[in-house]
Amino acid sequence: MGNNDTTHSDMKLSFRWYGPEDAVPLQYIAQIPGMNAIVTAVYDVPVGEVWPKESIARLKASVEAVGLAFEVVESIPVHEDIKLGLDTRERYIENYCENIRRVAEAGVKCVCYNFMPVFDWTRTETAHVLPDGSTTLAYYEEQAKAVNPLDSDSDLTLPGWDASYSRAELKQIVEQYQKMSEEMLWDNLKYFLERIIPVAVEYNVNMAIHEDDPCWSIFGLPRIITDEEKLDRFLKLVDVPNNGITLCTGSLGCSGKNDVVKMAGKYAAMGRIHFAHMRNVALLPNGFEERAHLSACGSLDMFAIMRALYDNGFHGYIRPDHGRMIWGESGRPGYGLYDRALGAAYLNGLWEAVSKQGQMTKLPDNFFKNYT
Ligand SMILES: [Mn+2]
Repeated sequence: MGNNDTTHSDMKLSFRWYGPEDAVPLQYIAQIPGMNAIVTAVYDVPVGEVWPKESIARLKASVEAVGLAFEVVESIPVHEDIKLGLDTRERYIENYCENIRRVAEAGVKCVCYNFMPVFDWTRTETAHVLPDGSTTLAYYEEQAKAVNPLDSDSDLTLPGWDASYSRAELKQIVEQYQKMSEEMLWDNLKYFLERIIPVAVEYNVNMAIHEDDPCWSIFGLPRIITDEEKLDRFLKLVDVPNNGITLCTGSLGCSGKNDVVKMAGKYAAMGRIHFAHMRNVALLPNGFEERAHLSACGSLDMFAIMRALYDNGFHGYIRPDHGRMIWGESGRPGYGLYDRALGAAYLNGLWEAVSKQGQMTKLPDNFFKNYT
């Protein structure tokens, strides 16, 4: 059962905010019970460039003005040249290190990032209507198959795609990746980590890689942060606590092969989960749909995941992940206020339950599965 050191279990509730352009006011987020920190980033600088200190200072000031902590950045994006291992990566890696130093100097403790080639998160629908009339993000295999980024006649795009690429540029970059093996991507990730993690250690920042979403290869492009075996391999690339993960339950949970409860317990016990994205998904024969956070609404046992974190000494930031659009709200798919606030309240309840449970009836040791 991990390190069993529940006296040091602690979660800081956080909430993603897309900066001054976000339709959700910071003050509203601060009104959610138990809210501790804002998860945000500098959005007006091209990927790979250094973030101006003034932009970081402005973000910090606006977050702290509503009484919340500016301690988590999501994301500092990784330039494609780093993932592709091009000679030009040196400059982008140095910029990345400088961004780590700059956010650390502003008080940031945790940086989330991902290493997905080109497409980042991918869904085929951003407003799929559920039976209760709410809308949600969904991924259906037959729709994904119909979108071929190499087919110049196809004008279809998917919502996670970077709109800054022209179709010709996208085609070229996809072709570069299609020549790349998974092993080459691993080499490029290792090269990157060996240069940024020492800076993170020096500046006391926890780096938290986000799993690939969905956690499988799409369009023939390599994806490597997808399951337990690969997370084990990732953590050993640079085996220090500052090289950790964002446990995204929805990203891992969209494959039925991933035992998310086990992974939560195992990596928490290792002290390597610095950030958790809590979200429920419903697994379907042809893909998945994001659902309300409540366990009963999807395929994941959210209580068991929170319990695994708590029982194994989790000490970090948790945020509700995507929410549905409910109560007539419109805005950025997945990132409205209402359903994420419901998610936050639910996560508070789960955490209170798991943290007080030990004070009540002592359950037999084998009542819950042990994960080590
Ligand atoms: Mn996530």
